[in-house]
Amino acid sequence: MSSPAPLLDVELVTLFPEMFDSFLRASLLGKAIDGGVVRVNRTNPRDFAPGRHRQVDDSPYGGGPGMILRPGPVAAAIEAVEAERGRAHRLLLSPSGRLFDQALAGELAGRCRLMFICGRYEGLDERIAELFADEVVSIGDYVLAGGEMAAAVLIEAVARLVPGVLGCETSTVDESFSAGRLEYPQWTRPPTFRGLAVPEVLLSGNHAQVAKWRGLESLRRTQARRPDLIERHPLTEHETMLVQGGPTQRRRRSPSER
Ligand code: 6GU
Repeated sequence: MSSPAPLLDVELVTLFPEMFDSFLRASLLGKAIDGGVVRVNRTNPRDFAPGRHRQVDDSPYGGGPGMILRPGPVAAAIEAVEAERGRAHRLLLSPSGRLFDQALAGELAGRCRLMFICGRYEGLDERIAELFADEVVSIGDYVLAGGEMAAAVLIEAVARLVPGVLGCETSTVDESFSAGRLEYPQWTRPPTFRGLAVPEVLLSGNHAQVAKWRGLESLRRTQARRPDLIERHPLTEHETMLVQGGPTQRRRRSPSER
């Protein structure tokens, strides 16, 4: 009997497949791979480079520093992968791509085959983007030495949205960015740690009060740390009410305001 198809099928095209070793083994993603819910294949363009030296890079036309990945070995790797296992949605990782966010994670989680094409050195010959990329994605405004860590970020963000990857199905519903707000802070035992007490309301057992308090903390934290999110997602009627009906007693400053 053959095992059922994985819910998420990932293809990595990378010159450094070993960079993913521990990442793919650890934690819930490792379990999902062991359980066949997620499958990850790695393909090295170097295995498709010609010559005894299997050279994958060359200097840029027009001059300039660094080396550029040649298109041939990357194209051959992509084509070999798809000839064997079928077409995938192809993402090229590059700092000049569209910014990755939770909405894109959700979109990608709905696809069954994803390919991550990782650049290295000073860049990748532009014809790979032109010929193969369905989208070009960046994880933030800083420069990494290659796309591998960015691909790992995308895989983790997408895989945890796939049913059966996360332990508890409800934990992705109520989290940061689901409504343009940062997550409220959380505590567990002990009730006091190094002089810091857990906010009283959370010990009260009053679920309505807890929900109200969390909504307010979430909003305050977003206002303090990410005013850009407030601009993009203005206060809801409910939030306006929360703010106006604010606490009667003086609040201890929340961790985000310290
Ligand atoms: Cl996707 N690649 C590289 N090399 N640097 C980045 C990036 C990607 N996203 C942010 N910085």
